[in-house]
Amino acid sequence: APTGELDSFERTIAADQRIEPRDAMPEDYRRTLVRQIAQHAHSEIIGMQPEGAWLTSAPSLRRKAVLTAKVQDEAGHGIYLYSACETLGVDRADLTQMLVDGRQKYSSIFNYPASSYADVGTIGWLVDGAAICNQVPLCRTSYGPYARAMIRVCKEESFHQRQGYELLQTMMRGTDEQRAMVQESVDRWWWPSLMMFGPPDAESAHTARSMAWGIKRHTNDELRQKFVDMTVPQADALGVTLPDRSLAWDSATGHYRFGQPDWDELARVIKGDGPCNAERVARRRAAHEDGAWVREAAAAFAARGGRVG
Ligand code: FAQ
Repeated sequence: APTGELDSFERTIAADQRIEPRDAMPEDYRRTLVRQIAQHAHSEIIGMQPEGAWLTSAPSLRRKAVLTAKVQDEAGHGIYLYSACETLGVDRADLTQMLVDGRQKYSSIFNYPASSYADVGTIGWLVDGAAICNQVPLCRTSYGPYARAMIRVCKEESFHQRQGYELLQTMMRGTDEQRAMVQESVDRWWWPSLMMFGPPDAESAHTARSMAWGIKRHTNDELRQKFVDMTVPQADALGVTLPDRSLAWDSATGHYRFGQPDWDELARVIKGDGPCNAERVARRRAAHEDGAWVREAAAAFAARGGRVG
């Protein structure tokens, strides 16, 4: 874009106003947004798999209805986000191709198995809880279409978090066996949930640039701290123990102190070497290929002006 137009970009960012699709923007700003929004969209779509696996064995009609609604919401979030991304001049079909070819990432968290029914509750409580901490500030991100998508997504994520917490509360009021299932599940999901916020600030490649552009509003470590502060009292109320012996209230800072996740594990999972990476991508690829006839039929229908026969 001509220099004058980029001055207007800098002014908009400095005034903390939104950049819209037709505005001039630096190529790196556009590329950073495509990377983050596409990764976010892919996470929603891949994120349907761990809980989706429990739909057919939910223990009651009510639990099944709640879980179905949640998993459908995730598909909707993926669609809002792909649409936001398309306003930056990319095509959803290409993004999906990059996902199934392993050329674009999705959140590390969805590469862990949902191996017990308690995981449905724990994912809602911890994974959606972490997602909310990360996404509420993104409602004020500098790119208009992404910010607007986040407002709606966050409302739905609050329901997701509550349904997970309520499921765990119910199990905690149940038998010793159910309580043990909840504790075992929380033990497995706690550290991966902390990893969702990304590497520590000192090792985060993109944070400084993305903060300067108003894409990110807080650093990875700030949001991780916020999540811990929010979650520890919830764990106490639930009656579960978080698997971190160094967790302690620090009255001097007004925050909880906590231990460091295994950052080598995060690096391995991001590189493709987590417990379920291959399975998740294979499943997504198969669903995409199985859906080819629907896309072809829709394109043929559109090509004849939407007329049947
Ligand atoms: N997993 O320099 P940074 C959900 C990558 S919630 C995988 O710190 P950045 C809801 C990063 O991309 C989950 N990769 O990067 C739900 C970069 O790689 P690149 C989705 C990660 O972007 C709940 C490199 O490491 N939410 O789906 C991860 O400034 C339940 C360096 O990292 C979002 O995507 C990770 N955990 O900060 C659905 C939120 N962390 O691209 C279903 C939006 C880092 O250079 C069920 N995204 N990487 O090759 C963000 O806020 C940011 O992108 C961060 C990373 C904070 C994730």
